[in-house]
Amino acid sequence: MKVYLDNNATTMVDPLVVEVMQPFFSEIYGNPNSLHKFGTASHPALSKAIDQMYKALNARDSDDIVFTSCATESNNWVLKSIFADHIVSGDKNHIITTEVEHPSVLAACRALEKEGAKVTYLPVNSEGVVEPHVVRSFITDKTALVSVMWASNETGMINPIKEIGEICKEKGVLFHSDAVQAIGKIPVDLQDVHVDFVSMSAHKFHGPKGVGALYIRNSQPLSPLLHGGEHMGGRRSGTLNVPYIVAMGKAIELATTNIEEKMASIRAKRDRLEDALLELSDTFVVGNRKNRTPNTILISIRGVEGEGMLWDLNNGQIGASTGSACASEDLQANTVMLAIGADSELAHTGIRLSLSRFTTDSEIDYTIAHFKKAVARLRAISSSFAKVGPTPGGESKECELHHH
Ligand code: 7TS
Repeated sequence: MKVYLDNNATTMVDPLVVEVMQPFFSEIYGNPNSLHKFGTASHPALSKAIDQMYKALNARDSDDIVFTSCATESNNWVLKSIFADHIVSGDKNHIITTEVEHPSVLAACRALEKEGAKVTYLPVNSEGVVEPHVVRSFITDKTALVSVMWASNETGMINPIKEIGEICKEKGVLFHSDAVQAIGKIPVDLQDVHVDFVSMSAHKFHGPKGVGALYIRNSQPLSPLLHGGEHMGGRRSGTLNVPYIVAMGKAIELATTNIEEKMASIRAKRDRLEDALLELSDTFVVGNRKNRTPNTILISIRGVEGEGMLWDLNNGQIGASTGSACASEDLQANTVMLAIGADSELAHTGIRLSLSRFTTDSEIDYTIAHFKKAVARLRAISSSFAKVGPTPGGESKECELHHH
């Protein structure tokens, strides 16, 4: 059996999505900006995809949803254009983000610091959550933007986006959220929260890689990142990727229709897996599951190096992760675990298991059995675990990690 439990890195494209995008490769292939019928033939499908996006996110007609190539582009666009519009050509100098954002936010912020921006990287609490009062305490009259992810790719923890949005509104500061790990996993209602910019990516909800979007509240000004042929109303130039846009619309529709039912089904499998793994001594799961995306577990197994565990799982045909694939080529500690207060030994033991709506009960059974065997095997050869041995009582839990 093969089990894919790395759905926070990317997902399988839903066969129904593959089906709807197919005609736009070699049948309806005209450039949608062309005036002839080859071009205009794609317009109904593009309009449908846009409608599907608005509906799934409960966006208003006055808002913009602009297709991009990925969430990395959407995140870079917001940060770099806010810098250009409000810091270089305005009277602000400050951006607030968090220590636990995806590298496409963190690296863009570091690049902007080199160009003169002041950036605050907010800490998170021991559950990995950004606390609204902390956001409030760092906002000054020089703050141009607050950027806080909706849900974490590493821990699945959900941030209080509604409360942070209210603070930003009250203070008159623009608010961006990277919702890549929230959309399709939990309800995202853009009329219920005050957020100016929202980044998303189709391949995290069973659409193809290489297409994303940026939501822009009330079509407010934001300089383009890509200048060119004035596509998408001049907001984002580049010939529209028709098959992928059509696919993203279908994928978001499928992911968000009856989302409560889908969440309950994934959550039941996730909780069963989590409960079974917590039966092992000295294991910790980061963050309370009630405030977590229903598909994610970040588990730490004392005495077992994350990379060793991945290797063993991989030998058993189970795909998991030690954290963000973007950072997993080097054997560094999990930075999110360090940010929530784990010691360096513990931060080397994190394993992220992320399910999808295609994960089956028998895959969960297989994973539980293989995981337990792997832990026993690796602990038997682990010098650090042998030295200290299991902690007295060896209790395992879903926990808050305490700062050292
Ligand atoms: N933002 C978040 C929160 C993400 O999790 C990712 C991908 C991105 C942005 C980038 O999206 P893309 O469309 O540019 O690919 N995250 C991961 C991950 O957790 N493991 O591999 C990729």
